[in-house]
Amino acid sequence: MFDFLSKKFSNVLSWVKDKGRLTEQNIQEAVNQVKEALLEADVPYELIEDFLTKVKNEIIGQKVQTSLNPGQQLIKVVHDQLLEFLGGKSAIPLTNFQIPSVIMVMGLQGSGKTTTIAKLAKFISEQAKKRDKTRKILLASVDFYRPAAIDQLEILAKQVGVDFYRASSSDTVNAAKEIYEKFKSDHYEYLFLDTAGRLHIDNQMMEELINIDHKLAPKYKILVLDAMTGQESLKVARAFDQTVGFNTAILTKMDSDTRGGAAFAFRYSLKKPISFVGCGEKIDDLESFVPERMASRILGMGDILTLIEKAEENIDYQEQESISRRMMAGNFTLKDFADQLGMVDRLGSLQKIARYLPGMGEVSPDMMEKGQVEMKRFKAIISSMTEKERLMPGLLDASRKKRVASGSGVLVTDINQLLQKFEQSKQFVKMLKKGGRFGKFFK
Ligand SMILES: Nc1nc2c(ncn2[C@@H]2O[C@H](COP(=O)(O)OP(=O)(O)OP(=O)(O)O)[C@@H](O)[C@H]2O)c(=O)[nH]1
Ligand SMILES: [Mg+2]
Repeated sequence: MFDFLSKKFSNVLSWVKDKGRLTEQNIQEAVNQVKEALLEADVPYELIEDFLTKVKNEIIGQKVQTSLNPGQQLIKVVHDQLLEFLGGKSAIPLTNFQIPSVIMVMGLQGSGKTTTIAKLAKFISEQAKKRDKTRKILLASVDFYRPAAIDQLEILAKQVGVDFYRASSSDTVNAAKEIYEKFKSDHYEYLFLDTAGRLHIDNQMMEELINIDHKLAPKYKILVLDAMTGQESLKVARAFDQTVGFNTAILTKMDSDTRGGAAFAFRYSLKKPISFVGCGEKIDDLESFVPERMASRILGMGDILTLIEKAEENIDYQEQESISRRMMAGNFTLKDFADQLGMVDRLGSLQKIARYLPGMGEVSPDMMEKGQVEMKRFKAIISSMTEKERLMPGLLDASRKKRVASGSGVLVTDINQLLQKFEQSKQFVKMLKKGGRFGKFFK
């Protein structure tokens, strides 16, 4: 997400880090580079000018802070400004929908409405499950334009494990009313109403949505915007804002590395909240939108919080605890090491993880791939060892190494490399143990 923007910003910032003093000239140079990055990310020109004027005024007006070097100061100003426009520190993402509510989901064709509804239903169900609750959720669609649109929602509902209802009428407003009756009579807590999208904003589309809006008075109207469409998405958002209106936006396809400008442009000009971002095609690929994280991410500082959240969701807490207990007792074995590699697997590919880590932006995909291959090899080697060898790698003499090598189809040097990495990892973990929450993840 925001790969493109963040790469550009890291260039600017690493460049400015080297300079001893902020002068008018190097401020201007840095500002020009930020401008170029925003332009290439498809942020509308007038917004860029406005943003940069604010950044420049802020820098010039700032007192010299002795605690920061000039490069850091510039980073801080750009970061703070970015944060402000993304929603500020206080922006609370919409993660709690009131009960009961009708939630109407709107957007252009292919923006990701149907997929996002499934993601939201899953998100709400899981949030509830964490508190030992279940939510009664109904999904329904009034998209009669694309033949398979309603079937798609039905399939997704099944996948998520929530209810689906098909209206008998194929007139949009009548169908909406029928669906609403079902929602009421069966005492659902949430109704997600999928609507038809068009290739472009057109009056009929807006009329239809306005009609449904009047009849059902949905508590929430969510606009789904495709982040890949850059400047176009701002036009779409403005058009919806001026006609049907909406409460919040969800930006989809943030996993693509093309355009980072959409979120920025949307927040900057419409000042409405972005509640979630879609970051993949699967129904789990939904993240809360947190301005602070996003600003850091754009600046290439990584997003440790998001990574930790993912780790906490995907890794069995007890498994993690038991490894860390053994670590503490000095009993970290190769088996634990293999388990740890397994956890990394469950978190997603290394590439995906790297996006969240500071400074990793500059690691080439090539190196990442090598890392991935190495991880696989390590796992194969460890699985060819006996239980005893895994617990006491010291047992691995030349002949045992040979056996393991032929068992896992690698060379003896690969095994030595693994043992070396294992030792390093032990050291690394010792070091990180002191490092609070982030350290915990590596324990
Ligand atoms: N990579 C990626 N793909 C997504 C994301 N959200 C949706 N998609 C994909 O985008 C395509 C369109 O998604 P839909 O949910 O069908 O979009 P829609 O707005 O309902 O489309 P219409 O019903 O035709 O108007 C599908 O192939 C989805 O898998 C996302 O966050 N990331
Ligand atoms: Mg759809």
